[in-house]
Amino acid sequence: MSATFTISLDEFLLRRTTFAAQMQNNSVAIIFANTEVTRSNDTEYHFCQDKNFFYLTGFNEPDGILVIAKVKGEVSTTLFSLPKDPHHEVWHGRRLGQALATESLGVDACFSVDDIDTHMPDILNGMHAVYYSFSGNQGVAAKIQGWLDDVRVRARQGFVAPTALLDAKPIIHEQRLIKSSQEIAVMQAASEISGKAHQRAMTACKTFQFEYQIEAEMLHEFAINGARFAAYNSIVAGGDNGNILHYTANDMALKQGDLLLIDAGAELNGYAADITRTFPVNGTFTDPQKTIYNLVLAAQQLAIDAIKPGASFAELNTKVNTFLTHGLVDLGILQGDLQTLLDENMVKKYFIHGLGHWLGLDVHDVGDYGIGEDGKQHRPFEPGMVMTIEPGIYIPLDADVDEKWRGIAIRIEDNVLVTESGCQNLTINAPKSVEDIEQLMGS
Ligand SMILES: [Mn+2]
Repeated sequence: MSATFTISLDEFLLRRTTFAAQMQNNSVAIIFANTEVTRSNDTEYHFCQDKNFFYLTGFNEPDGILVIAKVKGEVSTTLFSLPKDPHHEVWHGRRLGQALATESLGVDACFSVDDIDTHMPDILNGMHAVYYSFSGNQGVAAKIQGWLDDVRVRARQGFVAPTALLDAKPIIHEQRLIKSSQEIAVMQAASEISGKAHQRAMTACKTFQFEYQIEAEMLHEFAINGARFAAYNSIVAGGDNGNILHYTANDMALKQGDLLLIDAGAELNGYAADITRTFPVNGTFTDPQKTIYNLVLAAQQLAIDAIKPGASFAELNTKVNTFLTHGLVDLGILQGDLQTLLDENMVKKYFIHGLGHWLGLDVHDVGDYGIGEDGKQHRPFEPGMVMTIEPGIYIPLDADVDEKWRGIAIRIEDNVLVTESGCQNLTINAPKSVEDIEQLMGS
């Protein structure tokens, strides 16, 4: 399935052109790939590429460095990548090498990353500014400074070093926020695979007893559909475990009468899906579970119905928080003066996280939520943005409410694309109405 859902070379070229158009004249951008991370002794975690590097190259090997130079308005791209190494490749896998990189990745030149220090003084000479991704990675900053030093020591040979360091991330992040039609196709596929995995989890509850067994069923469904890995560590949380927001231990037995909260999504060709479903282990909601469930579901629908160009997370938040406050007051879970509860946003006692987030190459994808000079204006939605909408209600076992509500944890999360006229829910194949869930689970 995954083979057809890829990003074309033309689109990677367009991304680099679009990025370069935002660069100052006479500047160089240096974008680093990720490096492999040791899991234990001589084994590594499965490699995950730096998403900004991947966005601009589609290149999935570790330790590469992309250089985009803009000189007198002319843009050139140079990739530094791992050299071919027959011995290493026999043990660890094939490398693209340099000879094939120009054609397959569309860069103007490719050299071994082992030789980058000899190229950098010439690349940086006479440039005004250097862009790179500001982050906590001290290794990257030290490398940049080292290369700048290499230019400075050549001053008497006429070399001129850049004097400005600029963050590349805001430019790339703005690009990544608006998805192309090719990206949407990949994300739609990732969403559908993930939805199928949630269906499988619901039916698997008849057969299996432990949270990790349900997790295994989902990973199986991801992989056989072409998405070999989860986009993030799956949360498979039975009963009160759902009240732990990032519960990933997944090692407890499921209990009849409990709910099972599953937050899991596949990664397909670098792109994440992020779905949460909550359903009864035995296939039938109890009345209190159904009451809270339908409240959360209605809140989610209210938010999704409001998504269109020009709307904002702030607007959705107000709608959802108001709706849930009224609902919880009606049930006696929130008590006190309604207006005071609304003014003080007391719903956050039970709806303890945000309503949603951008989704893309990262599960919590990049892109500012606030805009304007102070970054405090609400960002209006635009066609091509993809976000999650995931309201939840969490009532811990020790909550000061009627006993029948205690231990209920419900989150419902879909992936939604903003379109020209409104929005499109990418994850509708994961059942979410009480009727659809109970029917699928055979109760
Ligand atoms: Mn999410």
